[in-house]
Amino acid sequence: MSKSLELFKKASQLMPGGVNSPVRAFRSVNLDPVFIASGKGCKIKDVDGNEYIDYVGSWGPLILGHAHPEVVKTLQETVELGTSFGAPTELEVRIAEKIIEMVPSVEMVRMVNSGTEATMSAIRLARGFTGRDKIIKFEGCYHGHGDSFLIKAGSGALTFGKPNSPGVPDSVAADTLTAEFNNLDSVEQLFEKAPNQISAVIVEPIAGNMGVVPPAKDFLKGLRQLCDKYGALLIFDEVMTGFRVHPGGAQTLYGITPDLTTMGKVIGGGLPAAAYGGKREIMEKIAPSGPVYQAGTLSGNPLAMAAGLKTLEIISEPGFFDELNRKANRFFEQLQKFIVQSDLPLSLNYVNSMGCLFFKPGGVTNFKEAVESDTKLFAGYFARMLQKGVYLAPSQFEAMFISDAHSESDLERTLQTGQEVLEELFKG
Ligand code: KE4
Repeated sequence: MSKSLELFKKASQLMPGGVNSPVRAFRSVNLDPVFIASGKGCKIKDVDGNEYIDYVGSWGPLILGHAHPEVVKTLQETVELGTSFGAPTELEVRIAEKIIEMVPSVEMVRMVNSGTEATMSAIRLARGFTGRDKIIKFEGCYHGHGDSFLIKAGSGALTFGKPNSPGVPDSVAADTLTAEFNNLDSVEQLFEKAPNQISAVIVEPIAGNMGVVPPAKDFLKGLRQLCDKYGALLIFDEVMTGFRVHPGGAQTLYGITPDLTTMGKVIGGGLPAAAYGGKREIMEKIAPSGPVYQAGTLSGNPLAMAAGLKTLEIISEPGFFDELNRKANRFFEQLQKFIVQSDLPLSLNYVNSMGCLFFKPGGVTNFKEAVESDTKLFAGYFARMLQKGVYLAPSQFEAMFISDAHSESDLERTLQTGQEVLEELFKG
C-alpha cells in the first residue's frame, strides 16, 4: 500500500473526508488523494516520492512557485522575532501601503485570514453602509463558505435564494438573490423586483470557480452602471484574480472601478492572509472607526504579512507580469491550436495565467454551459495526467494556474503530455 493511501485511511478516521477542505479529497475525480511532502518551484513531491508539475499552486497563492528563496528567507528572519502579538506592527502598515499602491480603487484596507472572512465582512459592510439587507450573487461564482453565499438559484422569477447546504437558514437564503453570470438582464430584473432592498452585487470579475469564465464584453461595465442606477455597491471578489491576472487585479485589466474589493491567495504568498478594501468613506464604517463590527485574532499577523509583502514586492518588479503572461498565453494558445487541429470536443477559457479546459464543445460563457461538461471524461483526463506527473485541480470546475516558476520546458512537457492523454482519451 502506498504511503499516501495509508495516510488517507488514517486521515479519514480523524478528519471529515480525511481533509481540511473538501476539494482536496479528489472525490469528483473518483480517486484517493496523494499526500504532498514538499514543493520547490513549480514541482511538488508526494509522500511516496512521486514528482509532479503543479498547476494548483495551493489554489492560486503560489504565483512565485513553492518555497521561493526570498519568501523563505523573509519568513525565517520574521519568525525569529516572534510569530504574533495581537498588536499593531509595522509590517501591517507596509503591506497596506503596497496593496493601496497596487489597486487604485482601494483607499483603505483591512487584513483578515481567509477569503471567506474577506467576503463575509465585505457584504456586512455593504449592508451596514446602505442599510439594505439583500445581495445579488451569480450562479457558479464562489465567495467562500459564508452562509449568505451557500445559496443556489431559487426557482421563480425572483430567484429567491435556497440554501445549498444544510445549516444555512432559509431566512438567510432569502436575502441572497442569484443572477446569471454574463447576463445583465438577469441582474436588472432582480433590482426591479427588490427596489431599494439590494445592498450590493458581488461578483468574481473573472469567474474562477465554475472553471474559468471571462466576463463578456461590457458585462462588468453594465454591473457598474446598474449598481449606480439602483444605489447598490459593486463588490469585486478578487480573491483569485487579484494580483494574478494583473498587478492591479481584474479591475485594472478591464478598467472597471468597484466600490469594494476582496483579496486573498497571492496576497499571503502561501500563508493565511486575505483582505477587503475600497473607498475610504465606506471602509471607515468598519470598527473601531465605525459601527460595522469585524475582528480577528491573527489578522495581520507578522508571518503572513512578511510572506505576502515579499510576494507583492516581487510581482511588482518591472517585467514580472510581462514574462508570466507571455509564457502563459503562449501555453494556452498552443493548447487551443491543438484542440482545433484535432477537432476535439473541448472548450478552453483562460485569462493570462489562469485557465480551464472544459470537457464540452462549443464554448463556456456561464454556469449552465459549464455544467454541461463531461465530468467523467475529465476524471479520466485528470487520472492520466496525474500518472504522467502533471498535477491539475481535481475538479472540472476549478482553474489551473501557471506560476513564474514554470519554465518553458515544464510547459512544453505539459503540452506534450496533454496531447498524448487527449489522443488516448478521444482517439482510443
Ligand atoms: P478561502 O476562504 O478558501 O480562503 O477563500 C474563499 C474564496 C473566495 N472567493 C473566491 C473567488 C475564491 O476562489 C475562494 C476560494 N477558492 C477555492 C478554490 N476555488 C479554495 C480552495 C478550497 O476551497 O479548498
